[in-house]
Amino acid sequence: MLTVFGRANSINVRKVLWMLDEVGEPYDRQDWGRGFRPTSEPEFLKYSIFGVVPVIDDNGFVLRESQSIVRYLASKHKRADLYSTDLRTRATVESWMDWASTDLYAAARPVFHAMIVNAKDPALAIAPADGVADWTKHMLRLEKQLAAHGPFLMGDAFSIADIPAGMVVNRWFTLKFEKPTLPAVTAYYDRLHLRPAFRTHGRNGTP
Ligand SMILES: N[C@@H](CCC(=O)N[C@@H](CS)C(=O)NCC(=O)O)C(=O)O
Repeated sequence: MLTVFGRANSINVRKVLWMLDEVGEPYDRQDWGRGFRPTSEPEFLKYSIFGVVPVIDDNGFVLRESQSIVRYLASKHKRADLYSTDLRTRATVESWMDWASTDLYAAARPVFHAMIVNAKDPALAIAPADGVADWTKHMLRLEKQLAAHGPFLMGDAFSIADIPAGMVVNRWFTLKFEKPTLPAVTAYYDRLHLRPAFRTHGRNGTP
């Protein structure tokens, strides 16, 4: 059986758990990472020298990087509906995944770290204004895309393009700070909420 190494409250592990549920693949999961067993332990490092979660072991095939794992699972399960086999459509899916991780997620990170990871008391934590401004800039781009070409990132249908972005959108709505109203993003969040796997691993109360 496939094993996932990583704590279930990590945004990157959650992408993989969401995908596993989408394709209906059963798995075991071990808690590794912040607050659980440290990834600096040799037992973890033999799976990934980088010491970050998630990592999967699929019957001897070890893979790290959350988005590579999501793409691997889509291909393994021949889910062309989620990850097109058409060259250009596939490249566009990948471009959304790259954007969500390198721009959107990177912009969300300083706010998350200030309000959750480094906060003495998350209930009293205040979002850093410069971090919010940068994150908002990218959320406005998402709003523009969804309003013009939604309701999903690839248009009419859900695809793996929505997994990395969907996780950051959950973080946006779950963290409490002053934010602009984004009607298309709000509708997107509600639409994703219709998916049981997103309710379990995405919109589950954890930022
Ligand atoms: N690019 C990697 C990033 C992995 C990453 O940064 N994981 C974080 C959790 S979200 C981590 O392992 N942090 C250290 C820890 O939890 O001990 C991926 O997408 O899988």
